Amino acid sequence: METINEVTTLERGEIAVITLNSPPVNALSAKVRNGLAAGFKAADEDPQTKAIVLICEGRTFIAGADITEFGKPATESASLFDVQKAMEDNSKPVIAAIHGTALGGGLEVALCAHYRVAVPSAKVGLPEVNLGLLPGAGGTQRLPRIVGAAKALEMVTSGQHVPAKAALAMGLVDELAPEGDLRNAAIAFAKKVLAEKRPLVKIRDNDAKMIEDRKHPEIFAEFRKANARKFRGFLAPEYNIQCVEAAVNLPFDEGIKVERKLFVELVTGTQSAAQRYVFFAERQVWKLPDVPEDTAILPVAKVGVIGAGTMGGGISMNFLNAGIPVTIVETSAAALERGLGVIRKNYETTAKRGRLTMEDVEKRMGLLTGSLEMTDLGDADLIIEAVFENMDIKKEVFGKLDAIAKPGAILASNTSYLNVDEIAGATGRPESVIGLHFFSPANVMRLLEVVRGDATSKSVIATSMQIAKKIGKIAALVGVCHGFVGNRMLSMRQRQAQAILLEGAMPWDIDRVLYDFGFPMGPFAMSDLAGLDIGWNKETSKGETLRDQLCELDRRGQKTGAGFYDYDEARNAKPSPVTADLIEKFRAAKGVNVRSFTDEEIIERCIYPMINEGAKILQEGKASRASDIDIVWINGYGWPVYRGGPMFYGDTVGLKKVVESLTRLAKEMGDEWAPCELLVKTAEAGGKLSEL
Ligand code: 3H9
Repeated sequence: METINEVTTLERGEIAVITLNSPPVNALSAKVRNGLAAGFKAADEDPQTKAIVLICEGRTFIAGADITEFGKPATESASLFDVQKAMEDNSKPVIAAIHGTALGGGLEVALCAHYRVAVPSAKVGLPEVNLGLLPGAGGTQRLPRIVGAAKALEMVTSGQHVPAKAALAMGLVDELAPEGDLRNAAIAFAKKVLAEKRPLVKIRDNDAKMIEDRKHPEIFAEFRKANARKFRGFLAPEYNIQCVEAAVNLPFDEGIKVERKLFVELVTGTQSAAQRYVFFAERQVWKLPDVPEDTAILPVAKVGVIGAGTMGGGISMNFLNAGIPVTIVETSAAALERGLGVIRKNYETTAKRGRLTMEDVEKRMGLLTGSLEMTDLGDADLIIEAVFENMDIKKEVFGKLDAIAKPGAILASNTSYLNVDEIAGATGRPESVIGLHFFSPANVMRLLEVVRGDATSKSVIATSMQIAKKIGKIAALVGVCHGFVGNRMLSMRQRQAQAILLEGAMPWDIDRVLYDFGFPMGPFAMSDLAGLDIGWNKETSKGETLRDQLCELDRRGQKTGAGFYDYDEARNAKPSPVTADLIEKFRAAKGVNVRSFTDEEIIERCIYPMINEGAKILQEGKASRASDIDIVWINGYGWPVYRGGPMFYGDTVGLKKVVESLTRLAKEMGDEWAPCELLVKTAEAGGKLSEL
């Protein structure tokens, strides 16, 4: 065994084996590229070598370019193209032996081998799009040459990981190797290539599929149209499409030039910077600064849920999906029956769409027990309360739970605003109490805010994070404050949206601007969807707010066919003259000097106060890091991932600008809108929120 460099070895022989070992994922860092380029050159020049196998140590084949290198100055090292050339132009057959994942640059390297073998558990894909990128090392030109344009479009714009068996069927992999015996199988395959005198296949030279695809130029327009909603706002999917179009219509080398140009544009742009930041943020969020990794994890084999309403039902489904039995408790038989019925119906709908079998439905329902007695939760390891959002009711529930739950059970509240410490105070075991704030619909939304109280034990925190992972959520650990991270920041946006409405913008103007910013919908469309009458009371309504006035006219949102907007049968929204008239009268009654707003002003007013609130949250230590806040907003509130979250966005705008704007706002609307100390200091120091 010969050491090529610190991450690469070469075993010479008739079948030379180049082994890469660069934990954690063999990403194509400078040293990996240097090692590979030198390894392939050495094997090429070795007269005894007849074929070359590339294999990786550790959990995976090459998982892509080293994302941490993007945005940093180039080094003197071998480029990825040097590595690929050393493989593709090698005078000996090169076989890539794939286990784990061959992703992005990793697959692009493998596609420069003349053949590929993979174990059945391996997966291959070009997930660059999820980092706001496109495969920049020939992937967009080589992939379509194997799988055709239609399949390539799907793969590069979704970033899907294709299992080895499917990859074999598509021609991306030439042979499957027995699990656990990849090295021997790859060597045997290399010998077969030699014995059968198989050619050195260069994918770049195979234009057959491209010539065929040229006959169907319409597939590109059709693909764009079919995916317009999904791709809205993102640059990378469109750039990926353009590259596949180039693969079909241009010679390989010309296509590569298009790919390079578009790759450089993306990799130096804001969207990819945001999406790369989010990639790391999603991994950081699990790392808890003051909860050591070896903290004892409590067993969670049985879950209790109190409340079979929309929230309780959705929460239960998460655990049932993960194979964990749930007992759900309600106060009346009718409510319980309704709740259980909704869960069953949800599963059956999923089954009808082909995403579950009826057997799966029954298996999940078989894990669910309904009960009218809280005492049935005595053996649950985790109990989640999802009752009405009212402190007195929550305290009563927790007082009862204290008497019923077994020692060490985790007692969680799904409160979205209330003080978890006060709730914990209703028990004699505040160390076992935590907030688990699910987002609606709880079986769908990825976010979970894990709210630690003053007394919550580290074991309870660590277990909650782990269970979140188990049920497929992304969890952010936050501290107790009104509305925690997400709703606390949301209220800033809502208040400003209301204020701007009063000052002169119409709901549809504000909604349009926030929709174009990348949110799934604006605040007024959202209110209409949720129902304007949440918390409104017909008897006590005095028409003091616009909401009161709308509700009094029975404009209570989508469900009544009218709210801020008018809705047609298909629930399409139209600006409403009735609402416009109400607003104008409302402004007149308040004596407001109406003015117009630019789109930029609307963004400043709605978004900058959120950035400020996020900075306050950090200042108060209610979140561990800015990127956790961004995770909350991306996964719980539809913040567009290509803008990286509110904190990252603040950096993109420039913190000085944010501070100036908030200072002006504070002069108009009062000190509570003034930039907080942390924001001002960070701006003055030329720092970045996203690095805090
Ligand atoms: C690309 O290839 C561009 C090309 O077209 C060429 C252009 C010229 N770089 O996810 P995990 C770290 S773009 C640097 O927890 P898993 C990760 O941060 C790239 N670091 O493990 C984590 O660090 P830590 C295209 C990376 O087993 C650790 O590795 N490729 C990279 O759950 C473990 O990661 C991709 O987009 C990287 N490329 O999942 C694939 N990848 O322990 C990105 C990971 O300090 N990677 N790290 O937190 C993945 O999807 C998953 O990591 C993978 C393993 C499925 C491989």
